Amino acid sequence: AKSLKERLTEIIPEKQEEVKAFKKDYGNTVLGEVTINQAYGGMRGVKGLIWEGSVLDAEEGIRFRGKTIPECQKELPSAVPGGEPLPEALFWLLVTGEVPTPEQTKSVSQEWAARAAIPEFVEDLLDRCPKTLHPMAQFSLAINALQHDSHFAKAYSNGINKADYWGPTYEDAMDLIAKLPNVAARIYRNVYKDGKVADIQLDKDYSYNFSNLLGFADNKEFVELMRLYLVLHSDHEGGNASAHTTHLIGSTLADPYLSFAGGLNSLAGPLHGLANQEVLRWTMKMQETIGKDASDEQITKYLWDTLNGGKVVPGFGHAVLRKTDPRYMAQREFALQHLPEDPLFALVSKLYHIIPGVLTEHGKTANPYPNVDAHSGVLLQYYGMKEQDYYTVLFGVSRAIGVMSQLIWDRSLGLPLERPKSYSTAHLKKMYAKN
Ligand code: NMX
Ligand code: MLT
Repeated sequence: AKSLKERLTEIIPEKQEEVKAFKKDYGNTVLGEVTINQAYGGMRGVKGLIWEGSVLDAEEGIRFRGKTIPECQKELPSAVPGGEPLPEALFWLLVTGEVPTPEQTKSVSQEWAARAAIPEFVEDLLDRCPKTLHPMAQFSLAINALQHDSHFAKAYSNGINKADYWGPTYEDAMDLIAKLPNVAARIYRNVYKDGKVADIQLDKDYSYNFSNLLGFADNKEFVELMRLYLVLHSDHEGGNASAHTTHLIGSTLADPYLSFAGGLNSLAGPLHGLANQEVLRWTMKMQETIGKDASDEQITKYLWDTLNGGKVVPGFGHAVLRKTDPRYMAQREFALQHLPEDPLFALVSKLYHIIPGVLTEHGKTANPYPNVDAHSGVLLQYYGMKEQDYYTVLFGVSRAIGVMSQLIWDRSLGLPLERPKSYSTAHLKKMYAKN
């Protein structure tokens, strides 16, 4: 059977031809217009990026290479019969557009395990971080440091031909993803536990190893949750802040490590990935303030206090989605199956029924429904991972799978430096204002 790299070597020239022909026929077709409101409004709805792995529909949610989440759960190989899909399989799908066989999936598991070790100086760097340094800052720091061994950076300084860029990008992408469990678990063990990190087991899958390094692999359900979690958070088309940042930095031909470190810094913002920590914080604070058995009316009042205080309700709303996020639903299904009686899950379900009504009445939010971050914390809490400041690190490990897939294609397709046009208000007024 062919390895992922061998298969890619076959696919890339075909895809290059496809894109060339498509551009020849449709290159001057107009994709959309941009209004002044959109320029001031975070470019919402502006169509200006190419992203091969996934496309997000406002109503339906994400599709990975055309497949919905339930389809991925059905079609991608799993570790447990009928269980959650393996992130290794999703990576293969995102990179090639093809569902891998169990054998191909296993080959990725083995490669990632074999590439997992991190240099001693990166371990030292993490060990010397104060426990008070936010886990996301530590994560980004370590990824920048791993740049030391970048194949792409080395090849570039040795004068690589641009036609060959994808090869060392692929090697860096594989190394980077492979090393994340050692980086992320070290942060967790240092900040919250005894600082000891288990060894990678070469015959085990990525999620088992990551769970084991964190100290949670004894619980088979937690390992299954990790497989689902790493699949769900991987990719959300190209315009989300972490994906877009990684892509933008990559377009300068900074190597995959430097590019992904930037993506992590985007993910660490409370309007993006940090929302999963904020959801837990907000929910706990609410319980402290109005009690664990608060009535719907008390919860509604607490929500209005949040909104009137000029704060967002974390875990709700979305820049593109206009319905409940299917990633939320997949996590809800997991909870219904594994922790139906959990009191925190009951509260999350209750909030799911109250918050959209309040946000609608408030009248600002374009989408009052929950996003992926509204549900991840309750699952982690249930299995004993209580430290919410760590949650965005898990999101980051997963996001690498999506953004590294695309970076391989960015370099395969020879996408250029990204550089859109900007204007000042004064200039725009001169261009358009009526006298
Ligand atoms: N709570 C309160 N107000 C909100 C919320 C919310 N959950 N969502 C949007 N709004 C407000 C928003 O702040 C804006 O107010 P203003 O006009 O005063 O600036 C107004 O509603 C219109 O915003 P939208 O067009 O609905 O949302 P936008 O596309 O600008 O932003 C989010 C999308 C996701 C940033 C926004 O919904 C939000 O802040 N949600 C809470 C944070 C969150 O859950 N983020 C995680 C997103 C998923 N992820 O992992 O990245
Ligand atoms: C994501 O997964 O990146 C978030 O849902 C944010 C987004 O898509 O804009």
